[in-house]
Amino acid sequence: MDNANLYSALRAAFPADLDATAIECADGAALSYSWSDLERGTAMLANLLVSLDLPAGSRIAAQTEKSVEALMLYLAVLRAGYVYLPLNTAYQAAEVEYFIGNAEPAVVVCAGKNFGWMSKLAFLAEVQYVFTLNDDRSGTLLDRAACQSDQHEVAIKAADDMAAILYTSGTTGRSKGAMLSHGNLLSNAQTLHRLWGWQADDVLIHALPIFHVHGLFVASHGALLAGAKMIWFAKFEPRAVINRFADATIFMGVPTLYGRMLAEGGLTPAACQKMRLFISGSAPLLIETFRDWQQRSGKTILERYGMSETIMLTSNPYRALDGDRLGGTVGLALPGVGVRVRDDQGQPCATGDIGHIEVQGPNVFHGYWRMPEKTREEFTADGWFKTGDVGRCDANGYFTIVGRSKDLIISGGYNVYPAEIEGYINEMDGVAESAVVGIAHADFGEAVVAIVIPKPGTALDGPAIAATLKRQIANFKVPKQVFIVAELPRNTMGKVQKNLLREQYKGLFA
Ligand code: MLC
Ligand code: AMP
Repeated sequence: MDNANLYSALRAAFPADLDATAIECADGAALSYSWSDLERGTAMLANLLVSLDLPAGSRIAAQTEKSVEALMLYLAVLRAGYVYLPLNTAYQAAEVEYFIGNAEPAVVVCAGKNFGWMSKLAFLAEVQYVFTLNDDRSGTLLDRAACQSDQHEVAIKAADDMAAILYTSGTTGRSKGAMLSHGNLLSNAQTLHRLWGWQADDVLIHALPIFHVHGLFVASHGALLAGAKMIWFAKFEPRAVINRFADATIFMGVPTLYGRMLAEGGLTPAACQKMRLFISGSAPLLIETFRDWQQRSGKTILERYGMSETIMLTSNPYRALDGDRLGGTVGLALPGVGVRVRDDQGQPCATGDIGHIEVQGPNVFHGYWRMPEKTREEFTADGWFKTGDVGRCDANGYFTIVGRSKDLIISGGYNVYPAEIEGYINEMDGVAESAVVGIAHADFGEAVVAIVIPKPGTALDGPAIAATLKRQIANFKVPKQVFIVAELPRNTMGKVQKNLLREQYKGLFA
């Protein structure tokens, strides 16, 4: 029987020379990891997991700073046949408590500095093991793995077996865990491998976090499946990244990263001469950024579109013979992936008409973890996943996203769900009601802004509300501004008109 374990496919792509460099760390100590280091390190970590005798399908949750060892942990979880659950490092205890309670992981791996609160949460949720992993190669996870054999036979998996759960917030209610299988991940990685012309001599600058689709799957899988080297930035630094373009061929980033590099002086055609591909996604790339980049670097950004539930769905062409890369569009449906636009009644939209974007294909997830009802709601009767994005498709098959039917803010590539923030604000003393909206922001694309109504006779302080939120939730979700007003605009049904609020505050960050 063929093994559909994603790690098997990645391992098969490693170069013959296992002593060659697989990952070079760009920041801090001059560290590099060979392909053999990856193979042996992931084997030891996988053996550690196997030694714990966990039930099949166990979830391994990780909230760790970006490091090569953290990537190895992900690969080890695949290899051992368990399910990886990455968590944004910005999440605080109240947020993590929900994920752990919902996913019921058997193992939690956290940064040493968070062990106190994390182990308490884990104990209450009956998690069996809590290990630490720091970004300086210390922690109990590596201590324990060091005693394990560096030989490990990759666990046999079927294509439909779960490989990862990515939590994605709901428009109403709590976050949902999108279940992605080995088959989802591998088919998407193989498609992008062919489409974007990955080669063994490519060098990827990896400067994204590794707890989301973009950095963990699209970027890492791309390089690993090509047997290509990565230059690894634990944190994005625009000038330092530009300085490494001379040694690299591919870069992937959210629009904020491109905007920040454009603000640097060193971005020139000469600096980018060796680069063959700049890819942007996770949030809309402004046409100005697209054009400025073309002018300053001499290269045309390839914009693509994806999401946690579907990995990548569309991409602008890589090869000129497949078409132009059109700024402002997210390109064509990926080969083997169906993407369509439907109206409010579920009927096909005419070419160029705006409607709901739906998707079907081997990339589409297997449902939300323990939420069959929610899963059913998000699929059409004929089995297409409703992305919640609104857009159109032109006569040449290029998709353009024009908005979202889901109440979602994308700030610097991170998703923020207004309902969640409103929930926290509404619980505060003296608050009658609140509305959270995304306002155009030069750096983050959109920034979170809260408009709050006090209870009669109560005085509220905007900065104090923001400060309270900062102690409760991930920093990127905290409103950049909080306004206290007497009332919110409403329609005749009494519903808050967020479009009017967005209009009213649109120049705030100009
Ligand atoms: C940081 N801050 C943000 C923010 N990131 N505020 C709003 N939105 C963000 N995204 C704030 C912090 O709260 C903090 O504020 C201050 O900025 C400094 O924090 P930092 O951590 O030092 O920031 P920085 O390192 O500059 O991070 C910015 C960033 C980061 C753009 C590099 O946000 C980032 O890596 N974004 C990429 C996200 C990503 O990978 N998305 C992919 C999703 S996958 P204060 O006030 O506390 O000081 C997906 C599917 C797909 O969407 O299609 O790919
Ligand atoms: P996430 O759930 O974090 O994976 O975020 C997915 C969402 O990001 C999508 O549903 C889109 O709204 C948005 N997104 C991803 N890529 C793009 C893009 N290139 N342009 C506009 N929006 C995008």
